[in-house]
Amino acid sequence: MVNVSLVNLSKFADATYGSLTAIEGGQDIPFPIERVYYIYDVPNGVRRGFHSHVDLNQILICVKGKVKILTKTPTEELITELSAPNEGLYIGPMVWREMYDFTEDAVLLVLANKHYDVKDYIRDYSIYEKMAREFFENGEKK
Ligand code: T46
Repeated sequence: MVNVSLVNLSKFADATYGSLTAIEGGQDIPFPIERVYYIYDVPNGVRRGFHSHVDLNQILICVKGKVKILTKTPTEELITELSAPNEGLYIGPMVWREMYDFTEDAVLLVLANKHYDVKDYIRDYSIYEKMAREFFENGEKK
């Protein structure tokens, strides 16, 4: 769907020593990394997110456990299950997201291209829908 895509990351697997994934901003992912955060210890049944960003690029990686990500625009909807530490979900501007079905051990790592900015969040779905229609009708993409 628009402004959402899967990103395959490297995996250096060694039968004796285990595995390693490396992520270089601007190389393995399509933007420089300004911020890293991670979500964990999410109680059973909790759903997070319920917002869009106006102008933010992020890659979500479930480095441990599993989580489902709902991404949505006024015209498209996609559910992605993240369960591998070498698989990322790119989410660009003006995409509504919800994260749910976290397994008890889940750790969701997020790489972002900008510092935290509370003004970049749209948390009201009806406001989001209106803004997103204008955004995508103007042909704006990532
Ligand atoms: C997103 C999804 C995938 C900060 O102080 N700095 C930060 O960089 C972030 C991301 C959050 N916070 C504070 C703000 C809140 O007091 O952490 C608290 C929880 O944040 P929030 O309720 O926004 O968390 P989620 O899980 O709903 O959303 C987060 C990101 O905020 C969001 O950008 O795309 O994960």
